[in-house]
Amino acid sequence: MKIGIVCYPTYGGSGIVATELGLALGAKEHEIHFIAYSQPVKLDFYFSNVNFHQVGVPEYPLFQYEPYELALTSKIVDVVKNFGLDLLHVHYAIPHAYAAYNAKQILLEENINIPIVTTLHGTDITLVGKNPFYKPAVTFSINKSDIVTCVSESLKVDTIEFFGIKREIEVVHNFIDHRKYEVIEQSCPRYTIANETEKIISHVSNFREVKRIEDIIRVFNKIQQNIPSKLMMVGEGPEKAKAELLSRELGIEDKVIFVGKSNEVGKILCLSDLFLLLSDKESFGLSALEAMAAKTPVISTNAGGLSEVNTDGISGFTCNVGDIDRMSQMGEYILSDEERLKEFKLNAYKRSRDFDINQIVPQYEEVYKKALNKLK
Ligand code: GMT
Repeated sequence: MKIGIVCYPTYGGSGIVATELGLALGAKEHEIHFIAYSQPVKLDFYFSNVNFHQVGVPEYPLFQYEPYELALTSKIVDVVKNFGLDLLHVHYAIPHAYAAYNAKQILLEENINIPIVTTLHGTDITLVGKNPFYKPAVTFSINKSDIVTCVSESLKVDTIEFFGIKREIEVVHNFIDHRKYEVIEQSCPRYTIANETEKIISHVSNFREVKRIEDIIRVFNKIQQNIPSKLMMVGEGPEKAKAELLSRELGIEDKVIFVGKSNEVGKILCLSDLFLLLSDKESFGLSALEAMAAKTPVISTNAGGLSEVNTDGISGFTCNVGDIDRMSQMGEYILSDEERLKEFKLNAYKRSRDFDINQIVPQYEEVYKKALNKLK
């Protein structure tokens, strides 16, 4: 199949899922065409069957805002026509689903009918999408896509509720390529971060408000009072400065390491004994799944789809948003006994196997077949 994938090219979860999916499909002999405003971060090497088309937005002094959707629409039309694409898979409703719908209308004028699969990832629904500035366009794009998928049952419920959607929505969870973690595991030099008596706790995100970064610092602060440990904070974002300040105020700045953005998240996760994801909202929580694949138990909130990934009491614990006491108690419970820690690590890994790439990619292929059949 010749598939066009429209996505955000950045470190955000939707871009990572879209890129990993495209690469996996390319390896299965599909022809993949990524369309984005810059090269997706994970597309950092030559991969056969995989192409990238950059959307350029020319500047013009009259415009206060450059019309990115128009440029994207035109680029989609161009790629579909010139490469004979069979299907478009757009990740993130805003503005990708809307641009894809317009491209489809332009192509119909030339008797090309291309199916659109839209995957909703979370913030396009729970944060940005329901803003009245965008809501009518997002609702329209969801209704006009040939197939819509969501990354969790919870996001499906939110989408139906927020937008009053009546159409069918399929759930295809995020996934993980375990082979990559098996390779990384062989080279995890723990002593570079902590001494033998210290535990390593980690968090990975884009440090936005929704991630409740200060809760991470507060939970770590409580845990480290009883369990010698270090906290690895991976990522960059608007809340980072507050977190740095809070660690100084709590006098734990020498135990909290801000790593910055990393392309080697797996290496940090496989050194970790515990992962924290304490978000206010989280449609799935790809970073929690990445941690679990690296045999790291997770303390998460029970917000959104996190309970679909992290099984309470098995792969870690799920707690109410902001319940710092329970989060730290549960963290200490896992870390305070070596045998228990081993069991949680193994359980986290076993749970992550349910989301292995080989289970999930065929689900997307089925969705594609359905979308193509719909137009016959
Ligand atoms: O929250 C992020 O880190 C980025 C965000 C995005 O919009 O790319 O991630 C969303 O999509 C991921 C992939 O499907 C999900 O695993 C994340 O849970 C989701 N983030 C939120 O819902 C806040």
